[in-house]
Amino acid sequence: MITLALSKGRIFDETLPLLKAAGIEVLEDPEKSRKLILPTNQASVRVVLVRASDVPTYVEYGGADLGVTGLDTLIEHGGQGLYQPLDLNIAKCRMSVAVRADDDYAALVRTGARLKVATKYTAIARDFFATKGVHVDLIKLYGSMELAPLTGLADAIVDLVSTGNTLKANHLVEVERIMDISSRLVVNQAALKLKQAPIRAIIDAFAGAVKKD
Ligand code: PRT
Ligand code: MG
Repeated sequence: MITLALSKGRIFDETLPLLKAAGIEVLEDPEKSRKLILPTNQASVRVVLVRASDVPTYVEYGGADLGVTGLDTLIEHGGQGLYQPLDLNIAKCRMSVAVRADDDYAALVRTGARLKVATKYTAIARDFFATKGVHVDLIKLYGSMELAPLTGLADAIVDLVSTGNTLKANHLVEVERIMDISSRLVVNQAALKLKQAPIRAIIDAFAGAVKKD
């Protein structure tokens, strides 16, 4: 049995065409079914639905043989025990710093005072500001980062931006782009050895179906 970990939503949706290229069709719609294990047209392949941030953990410990995860989530996890053969070029966005539209970010940084930064992505934020030489107090949040600068909880946020509409709707502006983000295929290293042929077949089919920019 080959088990693939996916999260519902954009990652599931954007992985479907890649699965199709590998001859795999998921037999149930995760938005309609309450099942967490979905069968496919191949008796030896199944999909498990996990929280996006849990995909690397499932694959690391062998709860799944493969998974699809955002680079953001992969960096925060650390990537230990994971073989990362492919950039799938899906679920694209960027990791950015944003502040209130009426705040002067450059001036805030220039004062040298510690910057209060709210984020779900503490590893990425810590590394980015350390490289810049800016001292920060990181405030870990699990959702709605946009609210932090509006309520005085933080001076800035580090969050994912796609269209920019969420920032705009909350009177925030993007002031730095930290990195481009896309989703990656991750594979359990032991599974790759034990189930080499079927896993290689999936990796190769995905590689052939990845859309270039
Ligand atoms: O929702 P949950 O807490 O379970 O997990 P999750 O938010 O990590 O999952 P999901 O499915 O929302 O995101 C999975 C992956 O999709 C992320 O890890 C990213 O790699 C990728 N991705 C691509 C995005 C976006 N685009 C995106 N726009 N993830 C989140 N967003 C959010 C962003 O955080 C912000 O709140 O969308 C909002 C901004 O969107 P715009 O279009 O208004 O700029
Ligand atoms: Mg989300």
